[in-house]
Amino acid sequence: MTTLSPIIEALREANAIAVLTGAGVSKESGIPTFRDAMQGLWAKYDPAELATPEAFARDPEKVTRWYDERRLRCSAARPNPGHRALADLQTWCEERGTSFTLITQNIDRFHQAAGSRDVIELHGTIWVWRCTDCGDEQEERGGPFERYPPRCACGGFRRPAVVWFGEMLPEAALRRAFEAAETCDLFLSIGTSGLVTPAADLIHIAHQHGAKTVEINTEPTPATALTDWALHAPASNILPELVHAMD
Ligand code: BV8
Ligand code: ZN
Repeated sequence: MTTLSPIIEALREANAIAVLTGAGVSKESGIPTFRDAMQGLWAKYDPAELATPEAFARDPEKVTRWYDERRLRCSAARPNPGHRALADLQTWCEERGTSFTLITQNIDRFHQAAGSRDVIELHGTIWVWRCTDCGDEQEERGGPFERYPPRCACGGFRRPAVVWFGEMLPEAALRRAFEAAETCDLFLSIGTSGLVTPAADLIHIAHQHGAKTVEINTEPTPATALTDWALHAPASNILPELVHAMD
């Protein structure tokens, strides 16, 4: 009986599975987690200091340079086996008629690049930049911008289309995420410290609605105590093992 057997059993028996991912699932793609000090120049900044509308208003050049460094790092990186295993799990669920919802806090779109469909992005994406004057949005997959902050054709400053601290989450995404947490019978929380709300509320909502809960994270989190199973190991090891056992 491996530690995975009861979870494999729960996956097989579930009618509706909801998954929440955080920065930990992109770690093995070489993307620092939100709480890792950013390497080099940014090590001295606390991300929560830069990921705010106030920081952008105060110093749009510094904030957009920090985000663009993250966007370029994502451009040079690729999804890892953990992302691909979640895309395979979605296919496995669709073939069995099990409802599957993937909710992510990540802004790198590696889930979609790995084949996941209909991903709920709670905190937006670093690949789209929005004009703070006219609202025009452009997908940016190229190299560095010519200047920081990048300018819109209308002259306005452009910012990454991510949700900053103190900003509301996209209403439709949040509603779909709460609905999935309320109606699932199995909730997996993967690679997230569970510190940022309202994303961190989802596992509690699932638990309160009677779902079984699983945490896959390299360290315990505030949610560990309420989970039915907590696997403290890298997601890119555990997820392929879990999903391939489903075959
Ligand atoms: C909101 C996008 C309504 C940008 C992000 C006081 C005043 C004002 C607000 C608040 C307040 N107190 C609380 C709040 C609410 C606030 C909040 O939660 N603050 C925190 C700091 C306490 N939330 C908000 O402001 C949200 N909006 O509530 O609106 C409102 C409005 C006004 C006033 C009040 C309420 C908006 C939150 C969204 C912020 N944007 N990201 C960007 O990316 O730059 S948040 C960012 O951090 C991430 O997106 C993610 O969501 C979050 C947490 O990061 P994680 O993904 O969990 O990553 P982390 O590094 O923390 O952890 C990684 C984990 O992985 C670790 O546990 C590690 O052990 C593990 N790991 C590492 N390697 C692996 C692994 N696990 C598995 N395998 C591995 N290989
Ligand atoms: Zn504009």
